[in-house]
Amino acid sequence: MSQSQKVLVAGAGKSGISSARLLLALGGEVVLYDGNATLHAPALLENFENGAAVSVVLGEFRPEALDGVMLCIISPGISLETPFVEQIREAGIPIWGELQLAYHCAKGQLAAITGTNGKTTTTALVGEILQAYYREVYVVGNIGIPYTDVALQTTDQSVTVAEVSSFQLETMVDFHPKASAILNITPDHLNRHHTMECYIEVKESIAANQTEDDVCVLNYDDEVLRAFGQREDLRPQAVFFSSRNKLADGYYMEGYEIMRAANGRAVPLMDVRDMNLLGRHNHENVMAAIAVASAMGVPMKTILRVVKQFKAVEHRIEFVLERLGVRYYNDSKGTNPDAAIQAVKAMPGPIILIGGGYDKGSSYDEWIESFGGNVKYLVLIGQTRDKIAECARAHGFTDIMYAEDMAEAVKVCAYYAESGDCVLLSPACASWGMFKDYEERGRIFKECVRNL
Ligand code: UMA
Repeated sequence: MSQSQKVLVAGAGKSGISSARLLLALGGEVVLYDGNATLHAPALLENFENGAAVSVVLGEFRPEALDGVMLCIISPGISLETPFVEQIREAGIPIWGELQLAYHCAKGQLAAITGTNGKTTTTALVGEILQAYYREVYVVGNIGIPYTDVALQTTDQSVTVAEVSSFQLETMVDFHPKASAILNITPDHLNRHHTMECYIEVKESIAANQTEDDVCVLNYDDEVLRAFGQREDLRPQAVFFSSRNKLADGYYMEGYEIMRAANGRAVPLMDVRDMNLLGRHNHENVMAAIAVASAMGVPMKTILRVVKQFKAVEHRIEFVLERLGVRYYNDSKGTNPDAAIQAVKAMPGPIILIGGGYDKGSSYDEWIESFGGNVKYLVLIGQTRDKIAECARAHGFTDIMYAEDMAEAVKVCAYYAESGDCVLLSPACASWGMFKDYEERGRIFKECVRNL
């Protein structure tokens, strides 16, 4: 990157600001664009040093803004189908994602974790394991810390683990992790990827540039991923994990024991009752994390020591408090039906459930079916309330209430809950529209619970 190189950064959220800073540090010139015309340009410029080579374009995007632009760095939240992207393509300007830019500039070794659910927990766990063994470790990506924030600090000795979303995978060019993992693939973000085939293809592209020297960790119990791992043209070595099947090679569960098998010979690694994470989905996350950390060169003894100490991440089936015998849980990270099903299954008592939010085009049938007599009331908020209520009634579930905001939802739950019940926020939907992100939604829920 040199002074003469002008880069358009699309999206002025976390990823965009961080990309712009990186580009400026490399000596580039930045045009920072955001489709939201109500943003305040001077406030955005406060993210940069006085006199930095940044100009801000808000609202409608005019082709003149592309004069001299040689590259566009796009934020994950911007769909590649927007008219804005069409303009960039027509002008023949290459489009890279924020993560691709970071990868291009970063040094050291990289592990990358994707999957519909469990990727934040698995990434955080891999990060803690790596930190226990290596000196320079970075945990980045969809987990909330843009990779571009740290890319220029990395050295040849750095070891980085990135949580990678399907949005971020869509705009990779030569992204090449040493170890990758695809934890599971269930319907999500179909409003953006349209079909499951497209969504699967995007997820599997995490391994597209890997070679025979690399490892791709896959869930054997997921039919699509099993087939992917068995494909003859898959270049990295596939390492499977399974919570339901005994494997001749890979990681699997035997009773409470996590086993590691090679050529049909298995050794026990650890008892899952010795760790703090609950539920089958977490056993799967742990096996995946063990496989990734092992592929990144961490000795098994260190890996198992960290796994046993690891605590659940915030907003993922997080226990908040107990009040009048009612236990409150924050699962704001349950942003799709599959994740929300796991939370319903993990509850230790009858449930008063808060659901609903932004419509990602999901189908809610399986989620409602998973209630199985354990959900006493469903309190709905957000854009999807009518759609969910209609689906619930079609499945014979009629104990439904509407709330206008989180404070009202929590009050309604507290009113109906009896000692022994669990109040669970696990919305099965994204937070957008009512909240900035799932973290804000979870924080507000916890605040409302504490204020009861
Ligand atoms: N924008 C436009 N045009 C559009 C859409 C958005 O200009 O068509 C603008 C918005 O006005 C906004 C900016 O783009 O100002 C937002 O950019 P962004 O949505 O990419 O958000 P960031 O703040 O950069 O956060 C992103 C990820 N967000 C998304 O993928 C939607 C964060 O993941 C991630 O933590 C962060 O980068 C750091 O890497 C969040 C997420 O919800 C947690 N991810 C989805 C998920 O987990 O399901 C994929």
